[in-house]
Amino acid sequence: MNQQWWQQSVVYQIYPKSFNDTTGNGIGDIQGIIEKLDYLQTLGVDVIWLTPIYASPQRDNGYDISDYYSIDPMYGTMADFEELLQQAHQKGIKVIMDIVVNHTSTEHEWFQQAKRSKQNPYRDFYIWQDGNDGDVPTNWQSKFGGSAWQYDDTTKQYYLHLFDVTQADLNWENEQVRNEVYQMMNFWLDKGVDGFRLDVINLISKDQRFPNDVPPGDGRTFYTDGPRVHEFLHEMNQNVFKGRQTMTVGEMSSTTVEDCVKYTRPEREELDMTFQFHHLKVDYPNGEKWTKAPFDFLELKRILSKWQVQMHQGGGWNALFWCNHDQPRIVSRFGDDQTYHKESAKMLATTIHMMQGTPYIYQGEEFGMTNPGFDSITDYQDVESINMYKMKKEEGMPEEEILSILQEKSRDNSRTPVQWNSQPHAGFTTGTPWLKVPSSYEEINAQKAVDDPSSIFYHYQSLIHLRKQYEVITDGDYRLIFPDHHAIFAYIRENDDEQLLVINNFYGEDTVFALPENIGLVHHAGEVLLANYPDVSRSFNQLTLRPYESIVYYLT
Ligand code: TEU
Repeated sequence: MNQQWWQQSVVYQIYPKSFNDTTGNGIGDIQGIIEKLDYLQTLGVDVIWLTPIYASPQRDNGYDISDYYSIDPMYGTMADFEELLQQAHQKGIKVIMDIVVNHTSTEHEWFQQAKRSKQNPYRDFYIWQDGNDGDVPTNWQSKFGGSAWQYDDTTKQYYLHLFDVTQADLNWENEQVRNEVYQMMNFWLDKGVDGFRLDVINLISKDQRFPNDVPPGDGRTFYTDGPRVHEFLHEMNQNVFKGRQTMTVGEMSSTTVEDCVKYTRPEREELDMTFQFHHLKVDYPNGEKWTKAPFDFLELKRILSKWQVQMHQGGGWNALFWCNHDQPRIVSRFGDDQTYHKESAKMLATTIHMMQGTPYIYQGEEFGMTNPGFDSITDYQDVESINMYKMKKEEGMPEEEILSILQEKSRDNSRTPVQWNSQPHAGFTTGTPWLKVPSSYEEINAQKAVDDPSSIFYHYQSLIHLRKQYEVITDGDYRLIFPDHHAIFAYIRENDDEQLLVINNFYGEDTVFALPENIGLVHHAGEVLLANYPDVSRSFNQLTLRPYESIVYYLT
């Protein structure tokens, strides 16, 4: 199979603010990333993705950009960034940046101009509407709570913000906006950057009728995978990516598999791969995030399998992930971060990494970082968590209940500083960390993991190696077996030459794996490529799987 470089790559996501601080100001920085490149090379990742490091008022940790062409001084200088690029490349690691072009900060010069008057040349860079009989233009809701429209007193109109009130949506109908965006992206590629992660990129095209959502909803149907989104992305492709060896991954909010096939089919020349989030909503009963609920395991298997099969059939490409800076830690969420910390973290990693797509590892995931369990609202910094806290308080929810939901669902769960070692502040900083370091750091840290050959870290390292060794992982078909089994997530990967069987027990009890006759496996014994317990049987006809046991067989 003729593969693109990014199809056999594994990407490591860095949230710079929490990665490694070299100045002692409690905030991670670019030099801190450079310092850890050897560590990343040992892990074996091919690409690092940096969440936004551009100039920003940091209302949403950099997803509110005020200048696309400069580095926020809090992280260092352009020279630091160039040094990072050069050193990463020297070690064979590519670097992709996060591009946030659905919106800018309201402190961006364009918005500052736009709000001055209706005649300002930048007015049409954003989305302005008159009020509706003294009320907001539509009932659309911000993803961070409240109306998506904000009234501006100077010009007596409302502007659209699908996220925070300081994140104003750009008007992609305006060709000038699109050209500014393409020019800026070319600037970074010319500097040597290897590609982009494109923030909420499927929200850029809004239904120009701006209708009310009836029956009342949040309005997402009018801008999710919107009317001109594929046209815009194709245009971006032609103006920015064409003829370059880049990789691009689009972050897709509430998307469909049909649209993601379109975004990523190479012939359509849009993007290379997409993040979708449906499998991370299996613990949102009735779509409601701010609740506590066990995850629906059968639904998890169904969704992941659907995306495996349909993206493959459609010629698209998946980004594979459990964790990012918006999601709680996976070992605390679908695993067991106490009794079976190591076993369940490894099992979860295997489940995702043996699928088809490009896997992403979020900083700290590679040694099993857990949710911090913050017990006071003052521990939180995230704008979404703080808004939610206020809203639930107003609705009369008891403090204790709100805090216990935040302990499971807050985005700050994944944003705590990387636990490097057992020194004060986990070796992240010599100063005061911007977000509290969880007490778990003495037990769970990178140094301990690197020193222990049986650690989660080396399991991830093996998964990365396997991807390079066995083409079937990248190009094989995917077949779920036992879709209705209450505890086992097992699947087969196969191409013309090779067959893999991946078996995972998702729970903390023993469970029996008995292979039915008609499953279509050519052999009933295999080489064990990877497991999370020692002494694994070569025969998989009948197995008693131990808690969170995970085995990858290569059928010979
Ligand atoms: O997130 C997009 C997004 O919709 C979610 O992941 C969001 O954080 C979640 O639905 C809230 O419950 C991206 C970035 O990853 C996120 O950090 C930014 O805050 C957001 O876009 C706005 O730029």
